Amino acid sequence: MPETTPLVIDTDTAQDDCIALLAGLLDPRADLRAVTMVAGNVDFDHQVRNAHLTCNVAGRLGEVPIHLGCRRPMVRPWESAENVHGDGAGGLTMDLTGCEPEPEHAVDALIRLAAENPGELSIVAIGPLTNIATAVVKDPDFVRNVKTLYVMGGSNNARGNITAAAEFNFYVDPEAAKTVFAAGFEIVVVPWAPLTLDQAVFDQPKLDEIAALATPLADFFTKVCAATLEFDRSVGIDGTTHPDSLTAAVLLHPELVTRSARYHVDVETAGELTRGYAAMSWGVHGLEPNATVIEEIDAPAFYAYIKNLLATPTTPVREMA
Ligand SMILES: [Ca+2]
Repeated sequence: MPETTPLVIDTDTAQDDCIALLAGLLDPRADLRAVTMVAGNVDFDHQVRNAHLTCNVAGRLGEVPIHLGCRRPMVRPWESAENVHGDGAGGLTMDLTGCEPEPEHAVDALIRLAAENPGELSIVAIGPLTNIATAVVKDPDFVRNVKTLYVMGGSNNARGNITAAAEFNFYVDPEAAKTVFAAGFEIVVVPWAPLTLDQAVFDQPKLDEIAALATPLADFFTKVCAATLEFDRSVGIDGTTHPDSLTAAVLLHPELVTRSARYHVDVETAGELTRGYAAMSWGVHGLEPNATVIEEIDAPAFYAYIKNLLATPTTPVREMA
């Protein structure tokens, strides 16, 4: 038996979030303790449905607790990425009767799960950082109790996606992101650019290979990625983008990381044109490093990992249409 990694995935479940959840649900190295939901990509209730759909297609519906978290950013109104993701699951639905989320709020679940085994739980944060920042504010021991916080967000001195300057997760709740980077966590960052755009895009031949697997998971992948693929192509990206599943993958398989470096990361909350910009300082500006930023991965190995994951035979618990 491989050694397992206890983790929670904090997610605004749409498109690649679903694939990250599949890694948490099906990778033998993952001990997924809970899924916590945060306002982000699409309508909150759609995100919750997408998380249930993902557990279902993995054959694990009802086995992993799903906790509902913050329904809007700390200070600002919520802004969606529905223009990118549609409903986040390619129009898939299923009967959700009895699929009740846990009564405990996501922030309390994060605090409790970290406190139960201090220094052992890792968190994969692949949405806006609202839940994580709220946990920081609520429990002074939370930062110390978390082993490592893996964050998908920002760009490393490169272009954003929702604006020229900013990546979506940090843009939506910049105050939360700023709070989290100032909190003292052990943080690993998977940035949007250049890393994701250079190394975590699956082009058409790869998408064809995945579709040819013809498993329930591969069919699910193709459907949930379809809307985003159309958007990505409209903005000049030649395939589907996988920053969230990469974030889960590098926690579970650190050997995928071939280059990383220590940075001081801070997030712009006051700029006129740069809301949510991640200022990643590379060590020459007299600032103490507070995060490890991944700069390069073994891209063929990451693709092989996802393809292998999607080849896993599963029996969905309920029919999906
Ligand atoms: Ca996400």
